[in-house]
Amino acid sequence: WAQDCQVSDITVKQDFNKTGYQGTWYAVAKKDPVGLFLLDNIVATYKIEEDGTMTATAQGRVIILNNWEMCANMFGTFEDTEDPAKFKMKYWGAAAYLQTGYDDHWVIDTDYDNYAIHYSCRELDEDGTCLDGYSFIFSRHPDGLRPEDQKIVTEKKQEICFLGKYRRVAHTGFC
Ligand code: ODT
Repeated sequence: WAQDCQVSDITVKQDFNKTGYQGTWYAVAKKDPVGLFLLDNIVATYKIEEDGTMTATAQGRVIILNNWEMCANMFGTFEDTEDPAKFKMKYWGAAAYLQTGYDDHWVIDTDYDNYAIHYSCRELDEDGTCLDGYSFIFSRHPDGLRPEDQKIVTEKKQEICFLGKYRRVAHTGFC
């Protein structure tokens, strides 16, 4: 069989629980979008505000203005949609020369305590597949995924049609 890779067919975490998703996640792998931004040492911290909206901060090593290496401090606010695991993320940087944007932010799967698979398609192709997208594999553990979580993560990478497109995200202490 062949996968048709329709973005509209991608399934996300059922009954996603924002509260359980809060706290710190370490990126262990990333599928880059066109014009990648965050390189490595990527850590995201999610929070639920008193009014129930989800916000997050993220750090990561970036290279700006073709050769300046720095640690980017990023902020995001999340708009709910009719699906509890699908958000719109408005994001900006602590400094004006960092990226700003408005991306889809889907939680494909998570067990809340160990692993999470994030997905964002920025541009749909005419045939309904994703022309430009990115994805993070997150772990609660700075040293990576537990062996028992790797099988499910591999399956989900395939379901979102990004299998083989990820690179490892190093944590060297730069940020
Ligand atoms: O690095 C790239 O190439 C694209 C990603 C740019 C988005 C960075 C904005 C982060 C804003 C703060 C939100 C934190 C939540 C992070 C979860 C997943 C990554 C967007």
